This record gives sequence, C-alpha cells and structure tokens, in this order.
Amino acid sequence: MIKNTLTKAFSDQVNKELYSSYLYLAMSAFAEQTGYKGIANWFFVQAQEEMAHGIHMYQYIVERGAAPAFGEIEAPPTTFEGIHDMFVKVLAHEQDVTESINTIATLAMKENDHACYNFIMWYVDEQIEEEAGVKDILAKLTNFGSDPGFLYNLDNELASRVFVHPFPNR
Ligand code: OFO
Repeated sequence: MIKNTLTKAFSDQVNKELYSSYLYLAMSAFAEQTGYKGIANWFFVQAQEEMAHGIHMYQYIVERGAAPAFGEIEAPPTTFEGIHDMFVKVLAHEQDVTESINTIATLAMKENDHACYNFIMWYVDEQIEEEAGVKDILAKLTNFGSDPGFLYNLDNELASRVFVHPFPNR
C-alpha cells in the first residue's frame, strides 16, 4: 500500500490539477467574452486535459489501496488584463505545477516507492511539453501581440486544437 506521505502528496496534486482545470475554464470564458473563440477553445481543451490528470491521479491513489483526501478547490481569477496577461499567468502556474510534480518524484524516491516514481515520471515529461507549448505561444504574443492581424491568426491557429484523452484506456 502507498505510504501516507505519498497519499497526501498525490491528494494535494489532485486538488492542484482540478484547480488548473477550473483556472483554464475561467480563462476560456474570458477569451470567449472578449471575442477570441479560438483562444477560448485552446483553454477549454487545456481544462479537459487537467481534469483528466486529476482523475488519473485519483484513480492511482485508489488503485494503490489508499483513501484520497479531499480539500477545498480555490476559486480562480475571472478577469485578466488581456490575452498576453493570461499566458503569462499560465506559464507561472505551470512552473508551479512542475515544482510540485518534482517534489512528488523526490518523495517517491525517498520512500523507495518505485511504482509511484514510475507513475509520476509521466507527469515530469508532460510538464516539459506543457511549459514548452505555453512558452512558444507567449513568445509570439510578446513579439507580435500588438498586431491585430497576428492576434486574428493566432486565434484561428488555436481554434484547431482538439481534446485527445491522455489515458484513453482507463
Ligand atoms: Fe496537469 O498539467 Fe498543467 O497543470
């Protein structure tokens, strides 16, 4: 059975993933209201991914025979200065998530729980991808964000993102 320290760490991470989903839904709603439907779509897909992460971690705790702890999910901010500001906040948020994932990996090593370590390593890789994707969008926004034509094209580009369940067989 999974140790209490790891159950607590994974339960906290479930909460963070659900908060991430909530945050990205709030960002999707803001983008929608400001007329950026493609960007709203990107955030909506991101919210679904985060929900899938939270459920995946919840299932893992249960599979390992432990009872997850449930805490309050913080309310996300609902207003932003604009599209650039949202992506600045997304990057800071994902960097924070990366730190907590790394902390779980370190704890799993310390507790000599190879299964937990193996499980969390998927998320270590995932965070590299998430941060890289957001950095890419943010760099474009920083360089060209004041050009309405660029924003129009970015909105069209992000409209094509579709949700692909990261764990289709679970
Ligand atoms: Fe779950 O990866 Fe972002 O937060």
